[in-house]
Amino acid sequence: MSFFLGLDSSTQGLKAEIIDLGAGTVICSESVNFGKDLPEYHSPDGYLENPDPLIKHADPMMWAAALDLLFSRLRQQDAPLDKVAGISGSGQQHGSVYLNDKFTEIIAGLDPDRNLQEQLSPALSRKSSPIWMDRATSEECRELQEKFGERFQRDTGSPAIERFTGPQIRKFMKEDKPGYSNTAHIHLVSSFMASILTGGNAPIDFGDGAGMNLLNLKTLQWDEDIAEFTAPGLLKKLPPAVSSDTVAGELSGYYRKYGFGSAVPVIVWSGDNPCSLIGTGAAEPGVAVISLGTSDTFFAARRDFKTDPDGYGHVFGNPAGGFMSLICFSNGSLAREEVKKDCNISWEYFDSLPENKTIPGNKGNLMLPYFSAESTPVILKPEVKYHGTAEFCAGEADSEVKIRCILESQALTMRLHSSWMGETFTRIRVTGGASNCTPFLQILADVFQARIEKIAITDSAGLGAALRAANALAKVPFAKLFEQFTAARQIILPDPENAAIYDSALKKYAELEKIRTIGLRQFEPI
Ligand code: XUL
Repeated sequence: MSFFLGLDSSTQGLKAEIIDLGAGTVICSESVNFGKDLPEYHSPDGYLENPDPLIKHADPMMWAAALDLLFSRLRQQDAPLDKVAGISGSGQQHGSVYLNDKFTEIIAGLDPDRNLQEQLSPALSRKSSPIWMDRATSEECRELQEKFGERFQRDTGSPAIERFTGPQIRKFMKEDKPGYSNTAHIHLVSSFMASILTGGNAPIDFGDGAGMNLLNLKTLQWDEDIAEFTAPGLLKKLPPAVSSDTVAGELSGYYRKYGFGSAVPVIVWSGDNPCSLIGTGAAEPGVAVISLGTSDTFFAARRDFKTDPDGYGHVFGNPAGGFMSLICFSNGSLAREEVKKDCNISWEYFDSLPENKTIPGNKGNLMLPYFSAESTPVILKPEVKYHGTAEFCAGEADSEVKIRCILESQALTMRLHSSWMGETFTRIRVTGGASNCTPFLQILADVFQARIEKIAITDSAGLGAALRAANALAKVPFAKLFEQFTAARQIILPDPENAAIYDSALKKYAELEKIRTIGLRQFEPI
């Protein structure tokens, strides 16, 4: 009997998936929602309120408290934690945790009679953690870009990006010099969570490390010059960068109180997108993934690495080896939720968009859905632009028209900004909460003229983490794990008759976007 646990520390909560390798099934899932279950952290959406809309920080103690709560819930539901043979995890990417020189000693001696948050808080050298939604580092991005020019993107896989960890660290170093010099360790969400599980400073894997603007993808080592310019002495504060199948350590004795056995190995954690690449069974080139979560991401495995000439796309490490290309659209569910609110309808209604009330192409109605700051294209000042019929632009169209509009516009922006990958994907796997919206899946099929495959489990990041643990520890090849765990549950075929409609909608959408952005990635608010 081989059970493996995958944890998924995302923007809005922490989830667990336990897989049974013998049966090829997920036997147990559990979750904690930060807003609902840990209201004392004042983070209804997973981050702290800030008067500056560009600043998005979270309390890292909330992530630690969620771990205690999740494990006690698993114990309450009699999950077979005593039989778990290995653990790995997935973390929201780019977020960073700043710790002082007490951290190592504290995690090595965790006392099971006291909770994690109480023990870990004296180890913080910065009270809050900037997360991937933070956009307050335009100045630092400009400085890094000026210093390193084209080499920056060529070697790290991305130009300097506001939410990436390097620019965030530089901003902290500039604004709080004593805080920075008090910092002995800087972890990603992924390596922080792995550290508190193992009781030792855990390494950062290539998948998540590539989202820092610090990892040289040619050497797979931290880039010394970039790290030193980002913040003096940074290299000493970073954990080592390692491949995604590395054992980070054994589960700390602290967690025995939840029923775990002894000497349970913990595989290094990775980022949510690299984990989803595994959890959707898309680790080989040729199939793309659309993950419809708080942000929408479009990604695909590749053997070589190719950078986006427009500077929006990224290259991360693929946990199964090689690389993955990724584009992140920050206004994913955030934008869908705004439209849902505007229409005053339920998700059920949204997800079952009546077919006879609208038509593909939606009579030319389109929107640039920047309800909040956007990464692709870079929009720092939220603003929504409408285009189409007078009724629609006046906000008076029927709900169905508005819903189709956000979904078609989001599908079009994904097609537009994924073209640099240079591949025509005929198969796309979808995952995430909004993959339950069947009309959206049909729109994606028609816009991309691709077969859309919805996988059974919505938490592909947590599943991917469990599969990574099984691959690294039980030595089961990924191809076999994908057969067992990632079969498609629903397949949506494209309607060739809609191809031309969306080709011309794409042209229109590109024109509209150009009015807002000047093609290449900008560091200034436009
Ligand atoms: C990817 C990105 C987001 C986060 C949160 O670059 O910023 O997808 O990983 O999910």
